[in-house]
Amino acid sequence: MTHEINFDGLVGPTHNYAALAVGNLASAAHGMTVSNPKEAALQGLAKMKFMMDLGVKQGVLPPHERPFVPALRNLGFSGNDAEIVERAQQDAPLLLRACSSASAMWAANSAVVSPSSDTADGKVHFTAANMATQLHRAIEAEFTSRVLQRFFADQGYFAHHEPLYCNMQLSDEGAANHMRLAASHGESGIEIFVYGKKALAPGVLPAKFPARQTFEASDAIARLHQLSPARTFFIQQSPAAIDAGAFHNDVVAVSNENVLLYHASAYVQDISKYFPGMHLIKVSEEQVPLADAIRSYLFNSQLVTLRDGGMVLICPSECEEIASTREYLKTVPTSTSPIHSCHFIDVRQSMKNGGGPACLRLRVVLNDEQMGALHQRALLTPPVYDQLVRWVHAHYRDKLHPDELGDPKLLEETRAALDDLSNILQLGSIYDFQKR
Ligand code: SUG
Repeated sequence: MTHEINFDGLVGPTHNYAALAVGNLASAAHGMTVSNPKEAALQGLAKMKFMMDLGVKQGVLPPHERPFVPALRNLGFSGNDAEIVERAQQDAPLLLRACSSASAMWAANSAVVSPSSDTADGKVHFTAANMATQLHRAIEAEFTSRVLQRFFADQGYFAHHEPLYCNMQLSDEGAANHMRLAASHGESGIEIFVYGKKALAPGVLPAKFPARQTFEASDAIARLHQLSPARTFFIQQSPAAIDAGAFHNDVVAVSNENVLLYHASAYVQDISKYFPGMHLIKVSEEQVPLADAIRSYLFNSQLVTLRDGGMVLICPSECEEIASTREYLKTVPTSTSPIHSCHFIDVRQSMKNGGGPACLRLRVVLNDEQMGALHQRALLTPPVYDQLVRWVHAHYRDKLHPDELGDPKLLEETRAALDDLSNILQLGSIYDFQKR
């Protein structure tokens, strides 16, 4: 038996709105407003519980240590840790913000994962994303690798690759730009890499915002993961869609097993004939204007298969509030559609930073044996869920402004929280601050 597990990034205690993300309209719109880290973490957990209650396997990825003092030391700050955050707040608040983001919550960006049925050596392959385009995300790669290697430790089943060199020409944003089509999760599939530009060759480019995923990065990952070239596709995001705010592919497309739901403006190529035998659902500009798709994050819904084989679409609540997406979604579950129902979920704290339901999760397909080799505490169960909710209530603030990131008390609070979490998830001393 094969399972798809959705590993969600647990929202960290420094969740804040610092307008750090290029090409991400929601992040720019909410920059320097007050966030609610407690609510954000509880919304994320409620989504995980909703999935678990649907019978979908659910995993948890721990937040990263933020503010990340080792990065501030690397950037020239010295003294004890409290002095460092205070000085950074005073002298370089923009750097402190970049070193304090809870952005690892968007686990879709953390890695590309290829199931063993697609790889030549029959192992599950992982490449943690370098996220070279932006400092606040590039500092995630090392800890992401550490966690993935801890969770998927058995080298008999799992192969881990170093993040690609952290260079703009190899910029990689993980599974947000990677899709898979297969008759079912367990069968050999087609892996689709979606890139924004070729960095080493001429081509069409967005004019306003950066293309965050390069072809060169996608191509390298396909090689590292030992994918069959005949079953690997590279398609280009439309530069106009990137300029309109579709900074990742998963803002304009979502796939699950044999279904691909995508916006007509998503790609440079017309992909409608690329995948014979697969169920492609193209949403036209008339049905849902691209601007509404980006505002609502319709395509950042999670599309998952339930035990009865039917698929459900888990949409952000914003889709109910925008007329075109609300009307479109009424037409989705028809008698002939593979999608049997749509549910709405409130992840507004994350949405205000441009992260919808699908951004918050990394999909990993495992068979029973591989499941047995997984770090078992990485899986959400009702008791672990209850413990995590209590943990959030005990440690998280309900208000945070980016100007408060230099507060040494916040550093203490986040470390106390992560210490407790390491016990709940049985991680050992995984954080840098626990080793010093
Ligand atoms: O990289 N936002 C993230 C959102 C990532 C969404 N992920 C997917 N589409 N898979 C980003 O743009 C905002 C941080 C801030 O502005 O404080 C941010 O990093």
